[in-house]
Amino acid sequence: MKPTLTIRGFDVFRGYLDAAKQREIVGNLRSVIRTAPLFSPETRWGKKMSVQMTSAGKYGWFSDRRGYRYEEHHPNGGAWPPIPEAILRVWHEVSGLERAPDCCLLNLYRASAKMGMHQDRDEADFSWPVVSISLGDDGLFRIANEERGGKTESIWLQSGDVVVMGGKARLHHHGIDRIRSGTSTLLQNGGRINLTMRVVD
Ligand code: MD6
Ligand code: FE
Repeated sequence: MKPTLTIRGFDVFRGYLDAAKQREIVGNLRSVIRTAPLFSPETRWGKKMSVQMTSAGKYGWFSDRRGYRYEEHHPNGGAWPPIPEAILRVWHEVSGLERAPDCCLLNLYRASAKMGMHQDRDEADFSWPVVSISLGDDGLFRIANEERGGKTESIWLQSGDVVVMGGKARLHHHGIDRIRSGTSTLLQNGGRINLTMRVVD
């Protein structure tokens, strides 16, 4: 399968999920959130992140003043729920990999939430890609370089879009500058969900 476009090595599959698939996945996510409620992690610098998060899979991503890491348990002490089949299918289809991801991180952006420029580098082996699914309102995704600073390029990610960050792009900085409220009716309370699947070990 060919991506719709590639920017800075990020493969973008526009409208990969149709409306019915998106609704199915949102339904699955409701059960994930019931088992593993959303929380707002603190950054390393003690500032509350504007996104709410939770995870599914063997590991969940977590952050507090002790730093960024993967944990085998939700902050409430329970195991993370399994990654729903419909989400795993997207990973296998777009990555072509047999191996399943260890973590599906769910980020929820309400109207004014954003995500600062970062690298995804808490995983053991960067030869595995990260696959992302966008659901709900449009989000302005900014892509930079592996080094800090320099020129950036931005793209509006829409509900149903899938992005693969692998190969030379695996350590590029990226972030979400803002979301465009009210551009989708998929989520009952509005906002945007981004799912990222990773191999952790
Ligand atoms: C977001 N995405 O779209 C944030 N990371 O809300 C990410 O941080 C991301 O889209 C790794 C690979 C793809 C991504
Ligand atoms: Fe990321």
